[in-house]
Amino acid sequence: MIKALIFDLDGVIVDTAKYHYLAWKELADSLGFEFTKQHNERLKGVSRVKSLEILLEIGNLSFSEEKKHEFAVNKNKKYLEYVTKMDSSEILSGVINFIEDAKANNIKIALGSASKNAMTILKQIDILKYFDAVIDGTSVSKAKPDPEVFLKGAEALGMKPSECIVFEDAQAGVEAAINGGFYCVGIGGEEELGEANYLMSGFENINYKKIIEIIL
Ligand code: B16
Ligand code: MG
Repeated sequence: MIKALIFDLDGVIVDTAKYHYLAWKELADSLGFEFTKQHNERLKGVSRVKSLEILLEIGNLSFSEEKKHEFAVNKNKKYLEYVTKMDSSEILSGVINFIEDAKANNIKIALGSASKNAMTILKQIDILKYFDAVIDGTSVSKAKPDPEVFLKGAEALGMKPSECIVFEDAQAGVEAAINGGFYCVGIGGEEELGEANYLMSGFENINYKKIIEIIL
């Protein structure tokens, strides 16, 4: 029986990938190489440190740990400039209705995000009130595809993985959910998220009951 829903943040609740892109692109520009939107796809769901490694690999550059730390700090400052201008109009279509309907039926709600900025974003777009538990990049030591973030989310809600559905937009996130024994709904295409139990493009015209009927 499904008793809880665990949501990824970036790409599921809000489209912050565009702000991550702009902030990383600024770094790439300053280092003199091209960083395209296609390159940015590789950074989705991946931690900040790992994202920087991928970015520098794209630019074929290497730096000292100290310099990399400085790059990551500066990128995050830039990212926060965008994030702190966000408001609830940036919540993806259908998400609020979907969550409110589940909550009205006593389904627990958790966040399972790799982002260390998750709390800032949830407050900024005014949806923190919906979450019974928030697990983010500040509370995990192993990045997706390790299932730690979702296992901690289930634990905080007092649920078993088999009682939860995870909603994810990134390949590493879908893998994390499946590795942890969760049901997983992928928000995106077959090519990257084919391992998920069900795929959809977003939260419009669907509710959690329909999803349970389809995946169980
Ligand atoms: P931060 P999610 C992930 O969030 C993003 O998809 C990924 O692109 C980003 O690098 C990562 O958070 C870390 O973000 O720099 O804010 O700590 O999709 O797991 O909600
Ligand atoms: Mg995501």
